[in-house]
Amino acid sequence: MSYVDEIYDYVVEKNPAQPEFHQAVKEVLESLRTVIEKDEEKYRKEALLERLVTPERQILFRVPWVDDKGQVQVNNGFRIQFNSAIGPYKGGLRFHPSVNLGIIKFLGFEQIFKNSLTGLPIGGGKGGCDFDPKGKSDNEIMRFCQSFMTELYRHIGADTDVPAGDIGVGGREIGYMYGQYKRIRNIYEGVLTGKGLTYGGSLARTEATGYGLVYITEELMKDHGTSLKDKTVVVSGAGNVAIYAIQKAQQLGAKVVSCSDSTGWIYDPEGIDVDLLKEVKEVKRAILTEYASARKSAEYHEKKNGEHGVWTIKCDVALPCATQNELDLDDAKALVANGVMAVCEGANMPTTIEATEYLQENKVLFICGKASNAGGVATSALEMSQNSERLHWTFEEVDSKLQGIMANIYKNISEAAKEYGLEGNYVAGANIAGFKKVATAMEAQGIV
Ligand code: NDP
Ligand code: 2IT
Repeated sequence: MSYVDEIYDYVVEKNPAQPEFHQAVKEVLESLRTVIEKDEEKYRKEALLERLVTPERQILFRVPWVDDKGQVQVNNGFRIQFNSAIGPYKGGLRFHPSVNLGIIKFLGFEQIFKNSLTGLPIGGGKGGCDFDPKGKSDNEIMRFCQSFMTELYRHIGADTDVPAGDIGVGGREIGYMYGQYKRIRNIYEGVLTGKGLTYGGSLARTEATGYGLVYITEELMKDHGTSLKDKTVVVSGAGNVAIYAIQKAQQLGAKVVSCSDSTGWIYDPEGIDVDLLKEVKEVKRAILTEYASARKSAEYHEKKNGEHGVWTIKCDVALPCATQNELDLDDAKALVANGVMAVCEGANMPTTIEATEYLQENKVLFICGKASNAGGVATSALEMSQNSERLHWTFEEVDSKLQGIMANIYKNISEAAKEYGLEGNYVAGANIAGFKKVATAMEAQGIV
């Protein structure tokens, strides 16, 4: 059996009941097949792949907190320090009831290659909790964040591991966690990114993932002789990534006609009103029915099992920005039947493997999340740089660095695909380019 196939079986055996982690590993291993097979004996002898798929450290902890009624609640906290070959562990924290070890491991594994693609010195990590922020008061959120950090603080640090936001973790949660870290450690350091602008945050970090997604999509379009101007774009999600992807796509002249949340989706043929969307989701923390009731042109569709939501809308470009496996084979078929030209992932692993293959077979331009959503973590690394030099850069400075980073990622993944005879396969290009830097650093550092 080839080394790559052996390692996939090894991962399934060693990590039972973690389907998302298996899926993430499978996608990467398939892309690396040609690279590994060229030098199989060397890689096998140094057990490079076993080391790559095994986290350096896995931290699981109890998070007890008291709700507003005086009832004690207990949640499960996680931080996976996956790979520090090229820099301190870096990656977000997700607070969502679906969080479990397998989900955090898939996200941490993806983060290794994504962070490598940014060209910045950051290793891969991810964390989170099965806590549900929905319906909680501000005080409950604060007490929960303080309890979470009361355990996490001992494992992180500006040069060790630097968490940030992800689903369910935005500026409010980062603020509460930063306050608790500072109180316990008595150190004012850049231990978290996505901080508020008054206490060490970077301008443009809030916008960075969505903006970066659109910058790389525009690079892709330019490379194929067109642009986002006048294109119809379908976006899923209505959170941090989706909102700023919609905003930037509109600034580049596209018409974005949809968004979605965990309750349902919006079709707005006149184009999404971003200010209204921000008011509904960021300020009121309400559901999308409020968007529809405030806007005549918008239709709200409740989410129903087996229905395909935004992917049935005719579009030129689709940007999945909600969560993993939200775009399956039937969705891919609907997109292709409607003549979609490009799909670029804002979320982490939103497209199933079968759907990805179908899109690629049907000549749809497809960029995977570890390349196309890397603008968020890249700007987090820029926040770390600013914290280290105790200076702030202007919005324009950060935004122009972000544009440069996304253009560079596009160039690197295109070239890596070409080098291995896989021109136009940006999934393979991303995995190969991300892997090579990490593997070289791991080999140079010996058996650790
Ligand atoms: P947010 O919490 O801000 O928004 C998530 C959005 O997706 C919300 O609209 C939410 O609905 C919806 N959603 C989440 N889970 C589900 C689900 N299980 N079913 C249906 N809808 C769901 O998160 P982000 O925008 O930060 O993250 C979105 C994706 O982007 C995630 O995959 C994340 O890992 C990825 N990502 C985020 C980065 C960042 O910088 N924030 C960087 C790179 C990737 P509702 O409003 O109802 O909660
Ligand atoms: O998935 C991701 O890249 C993020 N949630 C952002 C991580 C970060 O450290 O900014």
